[in-house]
Amino acid sequence: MSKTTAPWWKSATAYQIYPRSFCDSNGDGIGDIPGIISKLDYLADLEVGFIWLSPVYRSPMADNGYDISDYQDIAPEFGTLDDFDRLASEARDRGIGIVMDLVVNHTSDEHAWFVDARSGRQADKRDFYIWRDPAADGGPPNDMQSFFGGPAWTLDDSTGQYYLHLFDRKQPDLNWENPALRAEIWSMMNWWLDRGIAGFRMDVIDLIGKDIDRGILADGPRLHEYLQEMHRETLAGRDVVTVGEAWSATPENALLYAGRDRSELSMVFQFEHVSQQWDEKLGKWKPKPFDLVALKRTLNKWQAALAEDGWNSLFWGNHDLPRAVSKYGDDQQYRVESAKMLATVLHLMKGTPYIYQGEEFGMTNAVYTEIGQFRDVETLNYYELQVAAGISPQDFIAGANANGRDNARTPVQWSDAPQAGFSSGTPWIDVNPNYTRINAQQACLDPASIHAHYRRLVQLRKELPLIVDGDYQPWLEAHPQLFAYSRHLDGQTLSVVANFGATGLQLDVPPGMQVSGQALIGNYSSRERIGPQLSLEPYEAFAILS
Ligand code: ISL
Ligand code: CA
Repeated sequence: MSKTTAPWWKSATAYQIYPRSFCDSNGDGIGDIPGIISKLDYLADLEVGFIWLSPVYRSPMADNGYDISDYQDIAPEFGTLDDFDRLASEARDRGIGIVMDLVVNHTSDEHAWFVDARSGRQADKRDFYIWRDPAADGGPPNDMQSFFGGPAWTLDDSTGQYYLHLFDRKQPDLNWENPALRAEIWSMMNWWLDRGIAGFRMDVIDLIGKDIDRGILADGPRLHEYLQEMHRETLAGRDVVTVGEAWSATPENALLYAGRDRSELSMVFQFEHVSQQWDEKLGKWKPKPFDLVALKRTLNKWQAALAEDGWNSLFWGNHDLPRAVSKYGDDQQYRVESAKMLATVLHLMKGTPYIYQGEEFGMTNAVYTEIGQFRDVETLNYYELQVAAGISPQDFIAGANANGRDNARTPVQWSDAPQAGFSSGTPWIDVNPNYTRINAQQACLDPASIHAHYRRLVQLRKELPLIVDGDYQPWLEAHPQLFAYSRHLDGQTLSVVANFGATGLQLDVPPGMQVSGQALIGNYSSRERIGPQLSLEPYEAFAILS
């Protein structure tokens, strides 16, 4: 078998940690870095190649750390810089890199830069942020809205100007047009890179090139100029992985970020398959039936677009999204089968797969009944706005249960001990009561668990260059219940077949899809053949190598 020459992050599987919800070592109800260290053996056993660590920097936690008040320090509730260094070195000993979350579209309003900036119009750091005079009536300069609901402008009383915040009012946007600001960011990035981290995940990076006065937010005119400058000043010559969060990315512009001659990023997170499942008008707060054909068309399109150049990131969930098995599978009767099916389909595509904490043993959405159980700033802001606009609290809560960000943020269910083994105290957000059945300890003891299935998929990617480099061919794209594709490299074929439904499926297989070979993985009995006829069990998925 030919050895792959691809960079290390192409055969690695990533694992995302949301520190607040991962593991609490000291009983204050908040996950922390020593808690993460205590689970490194668990992650090494899963054989993940790198951890994307959601923010652990000093922060007032208006948005759980996506509001940073000091980029070069650790939030006390998460630990210390020494704890961080120990995490990085103990992870490295296990062959795991740490990828930091780079949140540089905005800071906290408690960052020293903003504290200085708002101290006067002539302040040294004033121009690190985006200020505008009030409109003639004293109101905001324009009607731009925050992604978290409400105006994107807040008046700073003492200096009489509005500052821009595309997220919460405690997250003022940085002014990337200022070269001195960019220089500060490069030096901060180098400080982390010199500490030995494995790369960066870049928060809402497609917003940094914005042109406010022309109303352009995402994919602005100077975006790629800044990313190339960043590469020159920080990333060049370092063997690291970078992934940019880019809600505006399309198959057409993805190569601008990650094309081989661009010197920008390794890959982007694109969200077309996520947002297409939302309501056109009311967005994610309005539940919408799952559309498999749309999902396939999108994922297949991205596979084709980045076939020769660029690289895909592969994910079903993250800390902003619902639990994969609840969103795309069945989190009741067929939880185990459908979670394995989803993992099989995703992990055998071309790209770098990302596992979101708890996904590897099938954690499910929270089911909340009252607004008081929610913690997320986005959900709470929209609740106020939508209820004021006439939507009933029950309808809003149904939407938040389906797509709200707290679904992903309930504590990781380590065991059936009180509070799911997450904390000896009271967790900052309620544990999902199903932890008595669904937990990592149970999954690790069961050779037929979702966890065992993920582990096998991670190993397969490391063992088979075909999974890393093989080309991708979709089958029966218009079929409403089947997801099938094949991968090809050096005369080998990997065939992947999945039933996305809770009912059995009978199929006449097109001649090109018929194969026989070695059963690689599956969630029912072993399969070595895709014959002219195929009969699939509910949520069955398998892969054959021929
Ligand atoms: O999840 C979302 C889709 O509605 C948005 O709320 C989310 O803000 C968007 O995905 C951008 O996310 C990133 O930046 C935010 C932070 O709150 C998210 O956690 C982060 O992933 C602001 O830093
Ligand atoms: Ca703690």
